[in-house]
Amino acid sequence: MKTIYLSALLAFFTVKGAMAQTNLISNGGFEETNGENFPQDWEPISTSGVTFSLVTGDGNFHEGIQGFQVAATSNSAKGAEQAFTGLVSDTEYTFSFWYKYVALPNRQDPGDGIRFSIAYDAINIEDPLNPIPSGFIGYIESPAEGLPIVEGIWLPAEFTGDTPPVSGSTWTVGDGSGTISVQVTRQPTVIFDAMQLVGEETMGTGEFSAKKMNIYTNEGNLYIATNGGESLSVYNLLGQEVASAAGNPAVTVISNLPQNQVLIVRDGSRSAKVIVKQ
Ligand SMILES: [Ca+2]
Repeated sequence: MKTIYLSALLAFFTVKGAMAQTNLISNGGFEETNGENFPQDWEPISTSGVTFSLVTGDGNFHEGIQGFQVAATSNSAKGAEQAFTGLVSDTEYTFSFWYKYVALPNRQDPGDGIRFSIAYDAINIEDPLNPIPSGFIGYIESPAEGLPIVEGIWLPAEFTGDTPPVSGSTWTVGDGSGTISVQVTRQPTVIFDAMQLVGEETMGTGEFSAKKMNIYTNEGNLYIATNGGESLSVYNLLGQEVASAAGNPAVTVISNLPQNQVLIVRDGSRSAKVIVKQ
């Protein structure tokens, strides 16, 4: 499984245009209930130390008449997941949802609170028989990635990420299937509602993303437009940090990077995929 590395862009909701967009998440509004009083089309990830409930009534949903509440009584991650299909290459996906803390987590370090991952099958078109990379489990952490932990009010969350190919990459989306998981950690009680994963086709998405961040590569070096003082990191697809730097005024140059492989550049809450070549 390869994971869409979602750059965290919490937007206090800019409503997107009126374009018709298909939500790849089924029952993202948690309005439909299965025979076990669990949201239809979702599966619990862990059932010990947690109570799942579909909640109605004032303040317990954001849209429709029902929200999905996860009340964890153990520290480990608890939540729900769903398999989806229909993911395509060259597309920028936006994952959004609303959440409300009914009870706060007992710790608020990076990784505590809410986390989610979106993983999908990917293949290397130059070597399609080679196994899919494994162990690349990216996830969005709260509050480090911009999901404020505040009790008692509904908050929006929105993240975007691109599907391959990226600039110079030979990776592409496989059969379009994937899994989304949403979990809580450290014993909070959280209600979720209005989950959406929608795609918007772009031209050369990875390049577009790198362009948006004003990143370019030349002769093995990476150049990023910076203001000064930013915290820049570069990761490989195993999630290992291969370089870090503090931003300089105007432009920051990062050298000695692994060549000819997909790297993820992070600048604060933004990220983009690049390939550095000599
Ligand atoms: Ca709902």
